[in-house]
Amino acid sequence: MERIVILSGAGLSAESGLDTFRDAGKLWAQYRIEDVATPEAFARDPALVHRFYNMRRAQAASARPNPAHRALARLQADWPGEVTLVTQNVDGLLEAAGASPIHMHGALSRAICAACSYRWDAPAEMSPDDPCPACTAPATRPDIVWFGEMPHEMERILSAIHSCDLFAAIGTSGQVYPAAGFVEEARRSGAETAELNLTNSDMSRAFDAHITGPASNIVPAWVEALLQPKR
Ligand code: BV8
Repeated sequence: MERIVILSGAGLSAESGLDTFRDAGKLWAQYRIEDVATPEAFARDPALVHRFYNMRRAQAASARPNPAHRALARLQADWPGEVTLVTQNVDGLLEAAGASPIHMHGALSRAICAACSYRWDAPAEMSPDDPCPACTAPATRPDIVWFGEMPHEMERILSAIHSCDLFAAIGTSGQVYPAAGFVEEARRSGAETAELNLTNSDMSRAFDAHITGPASNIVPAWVEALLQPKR
């Protein structure tokens, strides 16, 4: 088994204290997607959207990687083949653990200019009046992929999925596309598939194997088993 692709979601960072989206009482119970996570929301009320991401950026800045993040960094470092870590998460906890993920939905740590597409490291607090460091237009926004926008690095992600031997999804509800469709792409390409989650998800029936429990327990054990020399 040479090439592994791992898709992670908010459940990977839940035990680091960052809210998931769809668990009871979490983010989408407190905010409407239409108010804070679409281009139309940003056009309508950029200050509200910046406040939402300023709050999430502050929470992410005070969070620490948990054993699941560290286990994925270990797998990426010690696995003899290729490990592609695709995350839907916008926190920097995988990097903080020493991993190199693909942030398909963007990153709280980055900002982009809606006028000239210049990208830079986001300040702790952003506001609609911030001038772009490159073109000075007051058109700065979080470098986040909102609903209706194309996720980042899709070609690179699909190419890795189409050639992988093992596809695993960790801590994601399988409700957001195109990420939720990746497991079918992996199955069609002949990969083994495994889901690691606290509970079942909307895509559970598509997986060959299921490992249930909190990520900080099941991910280190799963990585340990993968790294065991085959007898
Ligand atoms: C697009 C922003 C088109 C950043 C996010 C079919 C095909 C294509 C698109 C669509 C389609 N149908 C509908 C669409 C549109 C839409 C979509 O999917 N809507 C859904 C709601 C139906 N998709 C899009 O708009 C995407 N763009 O399609 O563009 C296009 C084409 C051409 C040209 C231009 C455009 C863009 C989607 C990205 C949106 N941005 N985030 C932010 O604010 O964070 S999505 C958001 O949901 C987050 O990124 C999040 O990561 C993601 C997925 O959620 P999860 O990570 O799974 O989190 P959730 O809370 O749902 O679940 C948590 C899980 O963890 C649970 O399973 C739980 O059991 C588990 N868990 C909890 N605790 C633990 C745990 N597991 C283990 N241990 C624990 N301790």
